[in-house]
Amino acid sequence: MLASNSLSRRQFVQLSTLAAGAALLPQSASAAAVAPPSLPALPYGYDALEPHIDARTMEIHHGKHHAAYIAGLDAALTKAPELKSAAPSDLLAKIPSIADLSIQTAIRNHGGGHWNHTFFWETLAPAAKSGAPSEKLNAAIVSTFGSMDAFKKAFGEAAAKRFGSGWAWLILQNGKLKITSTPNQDNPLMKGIVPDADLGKPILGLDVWEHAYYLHYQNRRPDYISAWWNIVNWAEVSKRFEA
Ligand code: MN3
Repeated sequence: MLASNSLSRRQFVQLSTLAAGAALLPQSASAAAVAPPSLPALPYGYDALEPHIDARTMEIHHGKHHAAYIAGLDAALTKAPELKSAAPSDLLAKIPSIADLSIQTAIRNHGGGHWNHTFFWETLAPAAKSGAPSEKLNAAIVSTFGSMDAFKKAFGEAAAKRFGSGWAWLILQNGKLKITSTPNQDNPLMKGIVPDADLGKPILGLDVWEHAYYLHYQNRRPDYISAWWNIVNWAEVSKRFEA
């Protein structure tokens, strides 16, 4: 008891010293640094995606899970300050060149988690604002997959078949639409990590980690996938396709 008390007291003193040191940094030093990764505000309320994704799931997913990826990424970047100035997608492309394997893994998992979730929130919208794919995107989907229903079926299968935790993606690869899936927090921007056949520019992604749906859907991942189509932000997906 005594030992643990004195340990926390020592930690407290260390933390206080760090805080005091940080406060003493000259303004110019902090202005020159790139802002650390931070939790993006959602463009809708936690309850706005009900009943397809429940408010409690959104609150924990955004406020706890996404926040934890950011904390993990921030900790990894502290050990690799030369990567701090990289734009988020450039950072993902640099992962294989990170020599220290523990930092490489941390940036792959937490940097991937941060990028994927930021992307995911942006491609969701309340059902009333979900909209429809633009004419160009719709034409590309029909020409690639045969019909919108066939596309949704194939995408849903990729999401349902992802074993364990991961993501299903619609990507643009050499100008063509393609459905892929990645494990964990990997994504199609991770050259040298993800197989070349699955690399491309993500325009739509679905989180199929259990934390994304388990409170409401439990083991019924296919039900979560079907419900999710009601809250896809098609305006944003179309914008990415046409960019
Ligand atoms: Mn998630």
